[in-house]
Amino acid sequence: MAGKLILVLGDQLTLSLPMLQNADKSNDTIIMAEVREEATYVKHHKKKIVFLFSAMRHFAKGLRQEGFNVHYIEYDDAENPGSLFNAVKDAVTTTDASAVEVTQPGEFRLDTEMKSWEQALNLPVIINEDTRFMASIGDFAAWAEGRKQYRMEYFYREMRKRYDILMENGKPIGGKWNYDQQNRATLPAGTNVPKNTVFPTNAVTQQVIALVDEQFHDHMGSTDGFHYGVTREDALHVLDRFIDERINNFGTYQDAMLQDEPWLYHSHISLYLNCGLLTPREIIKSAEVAYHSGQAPLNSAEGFIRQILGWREYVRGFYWYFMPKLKTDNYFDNHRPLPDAYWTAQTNMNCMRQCVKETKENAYAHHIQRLMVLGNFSLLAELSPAQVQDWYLSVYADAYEWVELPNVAGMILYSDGGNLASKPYVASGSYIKKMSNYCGNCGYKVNKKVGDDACPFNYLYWHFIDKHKDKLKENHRMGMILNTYHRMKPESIDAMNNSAERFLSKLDANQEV
Ligand code: FAD
Ligand code: DLZ
Ligand code: SF4
Repeated sequence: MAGKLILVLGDQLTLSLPMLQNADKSNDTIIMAEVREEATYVKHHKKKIVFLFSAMRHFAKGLRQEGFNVHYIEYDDAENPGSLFNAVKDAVTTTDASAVEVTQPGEFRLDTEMKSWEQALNLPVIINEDTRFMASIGDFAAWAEGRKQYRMEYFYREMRKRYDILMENGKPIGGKWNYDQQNRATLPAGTNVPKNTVFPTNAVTQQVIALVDEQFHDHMGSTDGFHYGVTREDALHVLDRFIDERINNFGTYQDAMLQDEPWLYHSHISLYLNCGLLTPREIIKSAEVAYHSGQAPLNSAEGFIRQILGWREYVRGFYWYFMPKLKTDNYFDNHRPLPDAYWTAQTNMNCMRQCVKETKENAYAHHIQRLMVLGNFSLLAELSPAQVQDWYLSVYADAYEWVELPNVAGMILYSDGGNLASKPYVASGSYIKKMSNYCGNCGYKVNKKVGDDACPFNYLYWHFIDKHKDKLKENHRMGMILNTYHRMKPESIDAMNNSAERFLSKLDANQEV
């Protein structure tokens, strides 16, 4: 009797998947494929492709060592079929498979496609639930059903109780669910931040680098200086170093930004976690143990656990609950094309220059850079949600649509009209000044409100409030800002709008700002 063909996707690199646990090693075939369709549906950053292809190759080697029969298709194989479907179709024929088994993919586009495979292949196609997440898609839907608001904080509390994490006698340890009040400190320049983990490249990764340089030369970034881990052992090492050297300061400094310091006290694990090399459960356990052993204060351990048990699980459930509408919503009706600076980093706005430059160099930026600089600008400059989404999906090594889209559409652009965020995350230059040392090196003056040398965030902010005041007045959390706005003199508002219109017309003329 012919065995099954089991497809493992590039972001499913874990032996814990039930389809691998239950595989019949003597009869079934595992298929993994590097294909043009997945590598180019957006132009992924070169380092993201190097990371994923090298991690896939290492994982396949590990599977073979475990005794699995693996059919691996490399990108430059002469017979590369170009898409996952074609790869599966060809392999069904060569292996004479009796069925195809997959784990549900993380993106709606592929999920929809896979649901048509059974008919196209004329063979059973078993689509398993992705058990790596701690809340299933159904769990989120059950929580969301009938609610008027879908706030992460309440979802997170349920998860804390359900998994008994940082709990004591049914109550949150320390008496509070959330310690973010303590998590807004700035970092003085010159702080001795621990060095980030740098892995040497081995022969497999070097081969992939040569491939990416040849095949993806027009994608963002460079393969130079590639330093990410590519195996589970590497990923565990990064996690260990975070627990030993960074987690104690994670909470306190999680919102801080420093010139030329991309890594700070963040964990740098998202790329490993999202492709399966780490599991959320083991990461949360490590942070909880660090708290109980005195290695991490409560504000850090709780803040870190909330990102994974709260935000990460929440955005994944949110994605599936609101797709496909989430992708096309455009609440503020914004259509401006993405300025070139998002690719080149050529701008006089130092905060934007820093964040794009670091993204380009590392395929990484930390949360506040993504949210309060790049995201804030995207909304205030009225950029097209579709173009912003594609940018975020392509440039970060940890980006897959299930996690990118809720953050972009819901958190930064408010293009979903407020299902995710309780208000638009917009801020003037004073927020960036408070949380970073970027403004000291900027061509613009953060304390000026209008004029060619004023910080663009200042007038764009009031331009946004003025333009959308009718929509915003529905939101009680905007009340204070709208009160301030209504107290402003009409000539001040006109001056802000004039500066904003001048700035936006420069963007439209593709001039450097
Ligand atoms: P840490 O700061 O150390 O946080 C620990 C972990 O918490 C992260 O590794 C991540 O797994 C999780 N986490 C934290 N915040 C979020 C969040 N908002 N949503 C989901 N998980 C979260 N994260 C991605 O993994 N992929 C993305 O494509 C992605 N796109 C984003 C786009 C925007 C506009 C914003 C504002 C945030 C985005 N995030 C995304 C969330 C967050 O910025 C990254 O997870 C984080 O910067 C990764 O770095 P780290 O591992 O050092 O995280
Ligand atoms: C992101 C990505 C890239 C760049 N390339 C591949 C690939 O060649 N083969 C593959 O199986 N997966 C790849 N991936 C990850 C997929 O895009 C991901 O599995 C889906 O988007 C679902 O999350
Ligand atoms: Fe950014 Fe404005 Fe500060 Fe310049 S002055 S770094 S544009 S916030």
